Amino acid sequence: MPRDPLIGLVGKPSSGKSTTLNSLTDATSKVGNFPFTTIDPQRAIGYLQIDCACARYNLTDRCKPNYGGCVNGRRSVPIELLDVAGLVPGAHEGKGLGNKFLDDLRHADALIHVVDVSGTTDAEGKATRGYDPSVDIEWLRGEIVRWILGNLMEKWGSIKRRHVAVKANAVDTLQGQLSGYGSTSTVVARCLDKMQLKDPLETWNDATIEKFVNTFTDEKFPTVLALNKIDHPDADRNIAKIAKMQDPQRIVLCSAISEVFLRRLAKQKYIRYTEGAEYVDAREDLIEAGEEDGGGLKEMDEKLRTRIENLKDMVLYRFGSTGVVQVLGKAADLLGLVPVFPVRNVHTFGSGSAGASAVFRDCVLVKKNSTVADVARKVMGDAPIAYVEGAGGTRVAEDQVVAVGKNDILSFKVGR
Ligand SMILES: Nc1nc2c(ncn2[C@@H]2O[C@H](COP(=O)(O)OP(=O)(O)O)[C@@H](O)[C@H]2O)c(=O)[nH]1
Ligand SMILES: [Mg+2]
Repeated sequence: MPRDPLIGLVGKPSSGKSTTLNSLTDATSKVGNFPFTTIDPQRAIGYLQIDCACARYNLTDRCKPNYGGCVNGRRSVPIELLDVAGLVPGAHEGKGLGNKFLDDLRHADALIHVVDVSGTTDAEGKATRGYDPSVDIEWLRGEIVRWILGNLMEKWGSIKRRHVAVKANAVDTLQGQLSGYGSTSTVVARCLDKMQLKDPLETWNDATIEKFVNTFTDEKFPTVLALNKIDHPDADRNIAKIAKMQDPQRIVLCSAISEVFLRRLAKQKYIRYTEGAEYVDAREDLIEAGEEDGGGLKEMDEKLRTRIENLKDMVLYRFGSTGVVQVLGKAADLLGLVPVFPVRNVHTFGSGSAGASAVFRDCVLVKKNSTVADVARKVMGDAPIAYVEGAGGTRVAEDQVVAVGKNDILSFKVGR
């Protein structure tokens, strides 16, 4: 059965991985129990914000997700996150918790590299001032490449001999070595395609193998650069430097600590704040806006009020939000995740008996280019599917690809 997508947080010690994880998982909106059975301490459920299908049919008031939440058509869908700690330069040689870290990484579909853009921690995570965080981006990727390369080179002689002896094709031989990283033949084929490589595998030299591993790393582990600690005054010049060196499509600016702080104050009823929003409302703001009881919020003391004002000036007004919700959204974009809504009834979008008027109770995230059959296996397991219907009752073939707005509302009819 296709696995649920898993997003790994990587970065040197003290870059803010745990804070980012907390900021993404500690949702204030009402959320249901998550659909996962065992979660170890490093794993957590974050909430990916997507456009819900309920908005398309003007049914936002009846949208009642089984898991996560939906507010005015903005739906929070649970997604699994993994805090991959202990990565330092030299990790591929077992430095720090290097090997353990790299083993955890195998299961990730995409990575969020949390970069301390304030320059107040060195490569090992120790406190300093004026460190250049742009180098972290290079060495971290380099550690992953050297780890995979090392494992491959160790056996290259015998891999090559076997490849020639059984007259294998390059995709099969390489996939045999890379399946442990969660690779598939499609990923390997795409790498070879990208490299436009015509030479037979047995003639590859070290440079070719290294080039292949670089391509493979980028394919298998698409990475968002979360430039964290933008609330720090030294952040600006480091952001400017990194923005010139890296693909802007992969960069998100964030302040994880600000998001944690705002969510905590919202929980304690000092402010009204929606996760990832640009605005924060205090009691007096709501009274001014006509809510007589100030939204039931508590009065803040002078100290707290000043902190909130600073946070607004340094983060919210300058950058538009704390950025953490966008970090997860960008990771989902890189993976091309598609939200699919399985329903019982393709006319009412209900789920049958329970809560008859509630719509779109379920939502699953699948990778881009998934077919209706892939979704069926994920949702229904091995149950025999007689036929599949889309919104309005049209029949949908199992080999159809699902995408946003296309075959993304499905009803699976069981039977022979
Ligand atoms: N100024 C600032 N500090 C942060 C931010 N995020 C995390 N930190 C601080 O950085 C330190 C390390 O954070 P932590 O999440 O434990 O890092 P980890 O080792 O990567 O998990 C802690 O003191 C955090 O409070 C941020 O957005 N801004
Ligand atoms: Mg940590």
